[in-house]
Amino acid sequence: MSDPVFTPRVFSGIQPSGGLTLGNYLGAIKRFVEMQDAGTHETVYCMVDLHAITAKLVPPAELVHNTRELCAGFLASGIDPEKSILINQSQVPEHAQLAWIFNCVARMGWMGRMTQWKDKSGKNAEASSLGLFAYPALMAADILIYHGTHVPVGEDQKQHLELTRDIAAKFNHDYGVEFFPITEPVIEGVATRVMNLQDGTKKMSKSDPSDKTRINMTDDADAIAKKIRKAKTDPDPLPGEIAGLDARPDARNLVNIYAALAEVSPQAVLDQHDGALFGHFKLALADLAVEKLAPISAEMARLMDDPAEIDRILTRGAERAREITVPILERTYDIVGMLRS
Ligand code: AQP
Repeated sequence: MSDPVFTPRVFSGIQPSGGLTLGNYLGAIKRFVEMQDAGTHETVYCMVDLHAITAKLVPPAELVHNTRELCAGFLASGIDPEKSILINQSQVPEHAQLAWIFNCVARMGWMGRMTQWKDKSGKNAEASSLGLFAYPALMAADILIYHGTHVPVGEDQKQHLELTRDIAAKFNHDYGVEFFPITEPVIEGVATRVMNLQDGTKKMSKSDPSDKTRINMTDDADAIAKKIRKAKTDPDPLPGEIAGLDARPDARNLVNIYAALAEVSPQAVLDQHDGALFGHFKLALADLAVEKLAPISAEMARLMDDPAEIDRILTRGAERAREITVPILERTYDIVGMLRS
């Protein structure tokens, strides 16, 4: 049997679990825009609000605000709702419907090995929600309900992508079909893991209790400059070679952030700043970050003044998405043996 041919289609999502960070921007959204503009794939981008309530239930108005703000972040960064399908997960019900099937395909042992589950449930797994445990099966459904062939993500999501491939392969094997593609992760660039500004060994995260650890996409120029000035570093000057950043995670992080914002290699940053002290380098980095991020945060603020327009874009996105997801769910139900009216 020849391999089925799948339309090259990119899917990726971000949780509306709080303000967008520079990590989300450099590790995800900036690359989403590049893939959209390359025109080699259809692109589907998603606010995954169903995922955003897995860690804890949040006040409803806050979730609505975060979802709209995330949508504003996508748009302000260059996602074009005409070129890409831009959606909010819960407005396309086939995601959750396919997730149920995948809950029955995935094995408890697979899910229990997920490091994000272990990290987020911590020592209190008994008190964690079932949704947090099942999170990767819903993520697999998010991707496969579009027959997504490529998923741009940060390094932290690699294991979930492997699980997505395992779920697709088991479904195909158990039902003797070649229905779901074996999705390829796309983990590229210098910013696949932007680190915490106060601890270069930890990921920059929107839910970290300390605001000093991250740059938010809504931070103003003063806040960005202050956070970079106060970022943890060491007393040594910048080296001339990448190897000189070994065992210097905080220094490496600032160099990588500079490189990603300037769209040059980390070595090019070192060539330019060889021997500089961090006092000077941080000033240059703050200027660059403000130059790149200020137009995005200004556009986000403008978009947030018109929430009805954001809602209209998401409603239209859901309609376009369902032209893809409804037939794929129907075919899945046929394969599994569920009666349809
Ligand atoms: N620090 C990061 N560096 C590079 N990429 C990152 N991503 C997140 N943080 C970094 C990428 O952003 C996408 C969306 O992530 P998410 O919001 O769905 O969940 P997350 O990875 O758990 O992000 P956060 O900020 O840490 O959220 P919370 O604090 O709510 O858990 C993914 O592609 C991710 O790789």
